Amino acid sequence: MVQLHHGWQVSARNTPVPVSRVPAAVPGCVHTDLLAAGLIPDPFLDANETELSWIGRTQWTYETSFQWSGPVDDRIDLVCAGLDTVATISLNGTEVGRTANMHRGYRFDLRSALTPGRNDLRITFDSPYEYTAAMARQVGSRPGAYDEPYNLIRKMACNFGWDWGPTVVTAGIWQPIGLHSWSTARLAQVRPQITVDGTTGVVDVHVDVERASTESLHVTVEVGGVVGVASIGAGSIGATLRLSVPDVARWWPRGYGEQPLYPLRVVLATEGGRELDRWERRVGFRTVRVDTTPDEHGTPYTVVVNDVPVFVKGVNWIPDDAFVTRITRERLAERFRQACDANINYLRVWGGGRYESEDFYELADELGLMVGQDFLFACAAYPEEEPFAAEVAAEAREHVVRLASHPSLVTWTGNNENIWGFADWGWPEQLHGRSWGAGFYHELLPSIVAELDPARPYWPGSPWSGTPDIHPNDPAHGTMHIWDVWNQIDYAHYRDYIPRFCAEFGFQAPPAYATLRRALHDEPLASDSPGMRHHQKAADGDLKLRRGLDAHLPEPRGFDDWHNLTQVNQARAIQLAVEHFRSHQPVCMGAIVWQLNDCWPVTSWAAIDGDGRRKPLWHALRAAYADRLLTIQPRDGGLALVASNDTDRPWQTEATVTSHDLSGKALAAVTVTVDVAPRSVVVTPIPDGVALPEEPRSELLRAVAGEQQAWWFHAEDREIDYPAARYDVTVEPTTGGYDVTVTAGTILRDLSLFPDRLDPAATVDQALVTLLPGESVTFTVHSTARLDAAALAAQPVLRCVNDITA
Ligand code: BMA
Repeated sequence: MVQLHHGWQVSARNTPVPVSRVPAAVPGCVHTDLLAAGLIPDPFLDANETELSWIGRTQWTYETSFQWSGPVDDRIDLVCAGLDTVATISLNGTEVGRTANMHRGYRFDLRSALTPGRNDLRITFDSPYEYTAAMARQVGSRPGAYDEPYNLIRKMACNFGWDWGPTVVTAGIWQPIGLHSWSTARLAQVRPQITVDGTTGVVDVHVDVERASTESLHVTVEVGGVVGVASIGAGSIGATLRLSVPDVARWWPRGYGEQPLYPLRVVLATEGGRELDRWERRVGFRTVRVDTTPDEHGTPYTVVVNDVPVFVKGVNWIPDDAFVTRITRERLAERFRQACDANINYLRVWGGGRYESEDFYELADELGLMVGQDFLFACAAYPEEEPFAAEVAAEAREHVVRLASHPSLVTWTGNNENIWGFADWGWPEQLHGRSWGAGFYHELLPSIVAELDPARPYWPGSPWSGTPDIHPNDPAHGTMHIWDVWNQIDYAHYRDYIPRFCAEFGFQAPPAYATLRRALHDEPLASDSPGMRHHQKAADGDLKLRRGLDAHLPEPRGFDDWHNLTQVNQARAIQLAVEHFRSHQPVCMGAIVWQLNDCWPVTSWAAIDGDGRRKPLWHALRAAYADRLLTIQPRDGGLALVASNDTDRPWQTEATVTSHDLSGKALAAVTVTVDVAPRSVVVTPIPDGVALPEEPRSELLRAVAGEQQAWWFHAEDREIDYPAARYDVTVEPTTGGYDVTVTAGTILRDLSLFPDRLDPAATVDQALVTLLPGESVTFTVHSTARLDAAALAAQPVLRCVNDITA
């Protein structure tokens, strides 16, 4: 394959800024081309997004030329791994193809259009809005969560904007493109199916070839030192081989074992042994199923890998940049490292984004991160008429085959919230009997998975209860999403639910200060300044942030207080939910936080913001998802100490629960022996003498077991009689930055350090530390800048909740 990534130029007619033969990146997209050429301002800054909506309503032409010296092979194809989206491809003025699905790859036979010497290749992208308008006329419009037509085109849904993302309707050659010159035959499709039986790895490889001649062919498959050979006779276009690989080591999710990967090689050759094509991947041996056998609590949804039930400590994943072509493997590796450092073991690839990349899945394979991939349908009714039925079938077949070799991929899910939407969001009244996608989720997609990837579980929706007879979001059955907490009620209500598997729940906060300062030029920056409002996309988002704050925390005095307290509140909400869910293992067997990452600088549910900075929520997740978790939970009218052991070793320890007043004085204590078997939870009631306060506003509990600790406050912070925070700080320069040691003079609640306020590149190792008087903590700050020690030791860099009491 010869890549055609050079010499591209993009042009358009009648645009607000003239765009004629502007250098274009391939792979890439028009927004980033115009940005690189200095023709548009950065859509991620301030409110620039709003003046750039014409880009999505314009027809774009990409052109390049290449030399061709004349035929040497039987065939020469143009291979497009991805075109975004409504494309007409022509060579030397002759149309060679049309496409209208960003999620598919295409191959065009160029023989009739090629000429020796210079060849002019042109790809014209029509406005997606013109296409969706035509589709609305053809098949009728359909209801959705947003007033954009993303359900009438096979294009990444969040490209049209979302409640955390900008509307940047892209066009361009978003995946590699090249010329493939070949003779005799090529590998059209390789579909490995990998299972393991005891210690024997079983690899079934289905090979399909495309032919330019009728010669007999030879296919060789090699894995783990075992070689299989098959011949493909003159009249045949495929072969199936089964290889048994003895003594394989199994692939495990992280936290359960290693991730051994085995190269799998497929070579196509002529009878005489001349190599024609080859395909290589690394595979892993494991089994996976989802246990949904009804029990006394309802219908579980338990991911079982190698016959071991796994508690899913997950996060939802969205495209890491609204311009997906900017996402490098290095950037994914960094994001995955952040996920692993937060003790996450599962990424759910949400259905409004993309079928994730090879880089994504290779990194997940290596790290032992389990992945659940949604098919690409989100928050809308989707037409099942043509051309959609054929497009959906084709894209599903392509990606099921492409991803089947990855051990990290553990489940396919039919859609995001569409079955729920049909049940609860008034769609039937708007549809008047028109199709809405049910046939995709209940028939087409499961049949494709059963045919092409039968060893991998499929679930029709997120959420889905397992049967049409039960509401799709029933906590007792299958998967559920909890959204009334963020949208309507206080986060303590997470405790009203004991979901079998919670696939979405989230709470918002603004991004890091340095991220805001890079993206917004508001002066002064305020929670309601213009840029802040533009970078808040959720319906009534700021009101919901405020409602959440008012229920728990003191009144902010200004932006800096608001920024810290909303971030604290987000972290606490999600930590409460995760600890509650874990305390109900094994009735609950999974939590997937909405959301790990962002695609631009925005106030959102993310733990890591659009510039890659970790919010306090990230630190709270690391604590709540720790292998050994100690937490205090309300149980049966009192309080209980809950110890969760997500390791393969027993956890035996003495735990002491002490009641303190706000000066740190111990009022009562109890010590219990905690003996937690591997992968399980022990709930120990705390005797009322310790658990029940005399004065809720001035007492608290702390439990300590070795390195683990847990806190319980009997009242909300805004009601607690906190002393004004007093502390001593020492700042020590180190080789990589500074050690900042804070010694508490009073109780310090949720103490954090934000060195990004002084140096945007600075990071810190921990956050949200609560100290009693006399205790201390050292924050390790990484920074190559010279930071002002006094600034490191004071607001707004060093913050705690009780630094704003009167
Ligand atoms: C659910 C998700 C997303 C959305 C999130 C926050 O609906 O599936 O579509 O961004 O909630 O509202």
